[in-house]
Amino acid sequence: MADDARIPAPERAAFYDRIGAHSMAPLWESLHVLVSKQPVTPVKPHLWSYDQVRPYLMEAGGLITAKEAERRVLILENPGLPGKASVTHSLYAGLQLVLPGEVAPGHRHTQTALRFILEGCDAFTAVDGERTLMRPGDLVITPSWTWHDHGNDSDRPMVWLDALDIPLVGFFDASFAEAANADSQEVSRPLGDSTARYASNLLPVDWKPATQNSPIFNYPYARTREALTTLAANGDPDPHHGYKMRYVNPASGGHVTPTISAFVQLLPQGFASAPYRSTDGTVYSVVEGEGRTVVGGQTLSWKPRDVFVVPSWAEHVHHATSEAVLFSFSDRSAQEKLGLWRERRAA
Ligand code: GTQ
Repeated sequence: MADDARIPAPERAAFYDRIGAHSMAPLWESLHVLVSKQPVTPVKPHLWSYDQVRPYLMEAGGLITAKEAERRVLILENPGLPGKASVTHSLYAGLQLVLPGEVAPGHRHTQTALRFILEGCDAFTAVDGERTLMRPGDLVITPSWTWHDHGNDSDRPMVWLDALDIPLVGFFDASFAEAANADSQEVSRPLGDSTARYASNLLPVDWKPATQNSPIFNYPYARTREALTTLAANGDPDPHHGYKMRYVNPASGGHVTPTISAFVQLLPQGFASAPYRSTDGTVYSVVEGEGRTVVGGQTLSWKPRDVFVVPSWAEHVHHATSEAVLFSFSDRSAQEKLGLWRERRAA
């Protein structure tokens, strides 16, 4: 019986106390909690309204510089995981602010990061000697152990959603980090170099990938949107996803990083998705449009730049009031490698 509240008989309780003193415990008291019939998660559905969050982020901008903070970020912490700096059990999310003229100094770590740009234009992220300018809706990746720094040479604040596998790396006790010698790394390749090399449906003839990360480090929204627009004009939406695409590593056909996957979907105006669930707890960032997502008995109403979470195995439906574009990320990439990922589509 998986009954947490069951009080063991006195002779059993005494036995548990005696073995407890030797760092042992009876499996039969917790077997069905440890090995549940289906996913059980403390992660809660939750939405952060950008209108509510933005003033706090700007207030943080007056309290500490990006340089002093190293990364000036407000962590989006799942209310079901207080104190854990986690948006889902495996992933971390935060909103990062870089003000005009500021730098977020160079460092590297074994954690993988994705950035999804919410506000501002043309601040840069540099990865291993190359800069990319960031615009709203762009997806920028900074793979594990790559040197990266950010800087804002524009005249407007730049805000993006950070997604990192901090909890996952912590689970494996595999965190390493180093600070760079200089705030901003030396640029060794011009803007657009990696786009030409890796993001033009071509790859350098003798190039062999050294990692499981995509060699593309900026997936610009202009091209993403063009693809979605064309797809929506050319066929019917998937009943569960609308027009949903996966960001791809062109070297392998796999996900953009070994641990974090990224997706983008267009929902036509008035579209209501059929109920869907999957084992990858997912974080959404609204790019365009308005609507609501009903998950676990809660209704999350969203509009552009809002961020919301759908927990693992929580059945959910999306309703788009106007044509909408949702970006999302999850640990599906890691789960697929481990043979764990599952989905269920209801009619
Ligand atoms: O930009 O490198 O939100 O190292 C958390 C940790 C961002 C970053 C975060 C990080 C970064």
